Amino acid sequence: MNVTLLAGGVGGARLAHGLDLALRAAPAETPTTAPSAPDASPALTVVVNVGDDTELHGLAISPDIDTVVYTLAGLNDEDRGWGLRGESYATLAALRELGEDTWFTLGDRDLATHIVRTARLRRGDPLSAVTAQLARSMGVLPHIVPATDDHLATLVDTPSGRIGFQEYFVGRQHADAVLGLHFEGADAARPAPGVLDALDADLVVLAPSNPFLSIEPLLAVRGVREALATARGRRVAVSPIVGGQAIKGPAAQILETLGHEVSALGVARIYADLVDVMVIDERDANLAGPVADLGLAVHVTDTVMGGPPGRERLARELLALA
Ligand code: GDP
Ligand code: FO1
Ligand code: CA
Repeated sequence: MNVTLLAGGVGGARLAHGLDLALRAAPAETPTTAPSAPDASPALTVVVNVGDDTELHGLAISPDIDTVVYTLAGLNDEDRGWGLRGESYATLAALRELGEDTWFTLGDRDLATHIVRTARLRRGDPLSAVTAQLARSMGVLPHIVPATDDHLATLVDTPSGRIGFQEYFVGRQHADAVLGLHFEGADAARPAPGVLDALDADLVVLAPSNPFLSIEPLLAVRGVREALATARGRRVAVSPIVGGQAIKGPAAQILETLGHEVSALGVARIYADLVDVMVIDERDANLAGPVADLGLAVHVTDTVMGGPPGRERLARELLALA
């Protein structure tokens, strides 16, 4: 079975990890005694948001791609959700002494990723090729594909004006009310190689990622929303809102300021034309009826993933929906 996950950072990475574990444990559709070849085409493709991408100290940073790759490689800092576990910060301290503004915390080993990415982009490789190489170097087997190789930057409209995504999220700790979002470059951005093919999977999952900051910019790439709307496979979305709250980050506040109900039902309304099944948390079981009234199948379960066992369990339930 081919599975594609549309993902942002933390919520996307956790479910990507679960799907990778579940597909690796039970990859075969037909009984076979031969183990699948190590270079067999991976069953999982993760299409990742690039709207968060930025440039700092002359380096190309792709936070959501790195969160997904580091998590699948088992290297992610699970407490923070981003960056590498057990990092050191000698380079950042040196940059500060040299007068650089170091508001964005870049670890020493993480910087190696950004240096390699920047060098390869500068010699002309597209982000998708660079990402595939980096993922392979870290032992990650699923295909990790940026939504686009072209420029796409999420800009946030706040009461004090339009600001860049990382200035909103990290610089100002996502404290500003989000009045609107603008995906700079989206109209011209083409899907990266492999993105539209990936939407032709048996199962397409919208991760429990931030609908506005992670999924919308991905759908804004030319042709992606249309391809998802007409995809042949089973399309399933997992709500990032549990019990009326986000598990992490500003999803709840943004739903509210943009005029949506702050609940799994509010999320289901956003995705109603794009998916067949909505997965909501058991704490929100009372919303199953209203979600079904949108014309969606509903699957109620524990959607809070935590560590690898919880991730794999949720992933197995999703595979069973295909
Ligand atoms: P970011 O790019 O790092 O902000 O990460 P995403 O956009 O991929 O995911 C952020 C969203 O994931 C938040 O709205 C969280 O509520 C949601 N989230 C994180 N972990 C879980 C989980 O275990 N279960 C569910 N249902 N949602 C989660
Ligand atoms: N998020 C923070 O809140 N503070 C940081 O200093 C920070 C540094 C950072 C470095 C590399 C990287 O790949 C991600 C990093 N993030 C940081 C997370 C990142 O800004 C994400 O875009 C947000 O978490 C939203 O997805
Ligand atoms: Ca993100």
